[in-house]
Amino acid sequence: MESDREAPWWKRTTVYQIYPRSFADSDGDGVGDLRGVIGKLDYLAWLGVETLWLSPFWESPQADFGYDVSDHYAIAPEYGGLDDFRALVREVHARGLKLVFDMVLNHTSDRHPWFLESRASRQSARRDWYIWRDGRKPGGRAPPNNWRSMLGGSGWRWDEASGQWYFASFLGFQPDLNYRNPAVKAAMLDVVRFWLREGVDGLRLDIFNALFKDASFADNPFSWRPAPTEDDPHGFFQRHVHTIDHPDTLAFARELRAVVDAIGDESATPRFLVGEVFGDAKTLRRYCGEAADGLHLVFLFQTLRTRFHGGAVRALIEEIEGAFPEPFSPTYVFGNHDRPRFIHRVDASLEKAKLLATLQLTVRGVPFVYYGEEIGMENHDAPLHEGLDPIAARFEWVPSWLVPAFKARGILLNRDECRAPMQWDAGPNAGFTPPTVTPWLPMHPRSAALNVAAQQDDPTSLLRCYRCLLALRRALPALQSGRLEWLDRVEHVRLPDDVVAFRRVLGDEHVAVFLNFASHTIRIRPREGAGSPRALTLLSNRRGTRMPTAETYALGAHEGVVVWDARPRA
Ligand code: TEU
Repeated sequence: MESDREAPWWKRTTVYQIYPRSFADSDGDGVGDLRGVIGKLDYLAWLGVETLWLSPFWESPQADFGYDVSDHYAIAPEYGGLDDFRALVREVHARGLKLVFDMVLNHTSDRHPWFLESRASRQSARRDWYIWRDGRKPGGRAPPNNWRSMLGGSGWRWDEASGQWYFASFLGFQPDLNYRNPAVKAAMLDVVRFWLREGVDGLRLDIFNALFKDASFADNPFSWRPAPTEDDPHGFFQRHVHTIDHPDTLAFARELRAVVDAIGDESATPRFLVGEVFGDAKTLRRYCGEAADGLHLVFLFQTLRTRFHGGAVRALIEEIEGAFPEPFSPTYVFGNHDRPRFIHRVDASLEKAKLLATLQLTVRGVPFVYYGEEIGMENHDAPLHEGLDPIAARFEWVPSWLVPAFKARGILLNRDECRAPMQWDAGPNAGFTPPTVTPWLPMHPRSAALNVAAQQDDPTSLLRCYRCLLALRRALPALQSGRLEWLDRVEHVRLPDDVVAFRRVLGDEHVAVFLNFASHTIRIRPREGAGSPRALTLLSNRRGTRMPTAETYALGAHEGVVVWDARPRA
């Protein structure tokens, strides 16, 4: 099917993730806030990203830095108030940008008034808002069944006062809501409607795959898998068939879609949902609905682990293209607030990072850029016992020599490492917070070298490369919604495995992309990919823009080029 020029905005957009605590501190308390984000909107507009996703900033004890909500209608004071939020929406929209929220549907904080009431007694009117069960004999002191949390260990927590267990898919202070209770579903859909009506353009759905648990409470079956991965969430020696990817969760994706679409119709602004779900591409696609009537997008985390190798990258794109053909749209994610920063997968090489940025911003799908990726921000290594992240405390028993092995598998045991404050300039505290203030997490020691101010002035920087690519993508509809064709199939262009070569086609517009993953030069014939011998413009991640005159082009080590041809074909 021909991709259409009028594809909805959320399919054509580029997303930039902001971890509000770490982005910009406007009031000098060492913690980033909403006014801080507003102060950086001109930078984001300059960079050229189109949609901003903010991690949670609601009222919360901050035990998991906002992924433990205690009031869905109030903003945590350290981030600002409702007026600041409204100003943010206004200012984002005034710049033609969009705003996406994190929505934690699966659980609340254990200090949420709903849970406090639920926990108070077995007779509480809200008892059934969470998942409570009697334990097994003797004395009910053994958990009701073998269900594990996503982090290993039993997901059941014992409540001494009421003598029952409650279930928590993630950490113990994040009790799971009971979606089988219609009142819970209605209350959470009200939250969704409230914020969308406040002008939020989309929602990122936290651990959406865990929403419904099986009503039978049967044990999960045994498996030999020791640990989960992004593309296979089963592990800890069981298949989580009763706790994740439940058919009722898939049905709920469609129900939620209808709610969100209805709000879009009310205001004539379509909104979108992107789900945090885990599994192989085919499993994830099911969340989008067979008739594309489920979640608009899902994160594809396999991109987090793909090797820097032409063949591996091509295989990844082929898998994704196979699982997400039109009208579905894939996503390309290199990092987020839970994962090691992606620059380490390319040996901290800014040149290799430019090649991956070229891939991410030209391939078919919605790119998600995590704050700081555009300047090559690095992990800030820290021992587990220093972690503020609750995961760090949970894994404190892991010996330090084993930690790098987890990282190499894409697992951060101390997520503080990828949440260091944004590096704006070379000054003390890197412009994140005033020099005399102690930031909530220490600044990265390399902030004097790796920062926005320095890279804004340097036309060869990673930042300027992102900006150039984002501008090109905004200018060329084919890059936003064109179909993807492999050049060796359509033009019989023969290239070594090290070069990933495809083109994006929309109507008469052809945009060819050549990505050299090798560390040596490879000659290409760019015009073949473009479709016409005329009207070529070429953008290189290493050399900026130029018009090639020769028939062949020497594609340098780790160079990516984008070749544009808008002429009608003969
Ligand atoms: O994360 C869910 C999740 O399973 C992982 O990304 C997890 O953080 C990682 O495997 C641990 O190394 C989501 C949020 O993105 C995360 O920040 C929250 O802590 C979590 O849900 C609970 O809300």
